[in-house]
Amino acid sequence: MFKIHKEIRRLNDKEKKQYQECGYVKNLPVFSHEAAKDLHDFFEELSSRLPKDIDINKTNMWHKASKKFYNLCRTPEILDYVEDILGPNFVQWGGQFFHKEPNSGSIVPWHQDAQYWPLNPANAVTVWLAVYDTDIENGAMKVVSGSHKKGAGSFSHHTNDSKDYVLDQEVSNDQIDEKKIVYMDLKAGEISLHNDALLHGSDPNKSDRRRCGITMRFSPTNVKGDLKQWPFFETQLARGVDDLKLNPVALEPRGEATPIKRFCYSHDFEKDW
Ligand SMILES: O=C(O)CCC(=O)C(=O)O
Repeated sequence: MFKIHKEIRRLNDKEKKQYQECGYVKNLPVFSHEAAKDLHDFFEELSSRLPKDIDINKTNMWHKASKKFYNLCRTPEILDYVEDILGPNFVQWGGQFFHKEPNSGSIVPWHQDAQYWPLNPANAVTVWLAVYDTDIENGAMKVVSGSHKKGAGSFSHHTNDSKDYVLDQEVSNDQIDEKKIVYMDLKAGEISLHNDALLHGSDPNKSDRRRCGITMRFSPTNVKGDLKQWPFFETQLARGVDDLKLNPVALEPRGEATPIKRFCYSHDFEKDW
């Protein structure tokens, strides 16, 4: 879709081990430096379709709505990295933006993704694709290295409805081992991968630069979503085969629709394709 980085590769053994031990890998090259402008245009085009009063951080399911977003998530070089973690057969079930305008107070509190996701077994990899260069100053994602080893559900979350919070489930600071905090500084076009039990969050953007990541959520085909808790859970095969067929299947978008809330069925977008 966009120009691929000339140093594209697969995960090496050290990175696979690091993912197991630390719960993340960062600075994986995907798109070339020249593709940064294409990524910016992509973000600007999709975000400009939203009504003025809708915060893009409160929307989700872009992979079910937009063919362009879906195609980005099918970049073979991204799926290769995911396959190196999850094995040959996996589905996508989430796709969204985490955006912070320059000098904006928006915060993602410390959390484990598995807190939000009723998946059995809990097993998901997030791809976080940097649309703009991201670093500590503009609110890069931060993680607590190795925290995933305690497992999903092992940190207590409380609800915090602060208006600057992008997500409302928070792990209090006294549960954070500050010595283990690592910032996911990335160049535009690079990705990080993180485990669904890893503690992570992000601080306000204190720079005059934009910060935006595109997240893509993938799980192996043996993971089943609890539809009682999460009726909107639908999967799209991303690689391999789905012999188990445990989950409803989302349509592949045939055109461009725009989600204006967090949860939708793929059928909700059909009329706009
Ligand atoms: O981009 C961020 O600041 C947070 C992203 C996040 O929470 C996630 O990908 O699960």
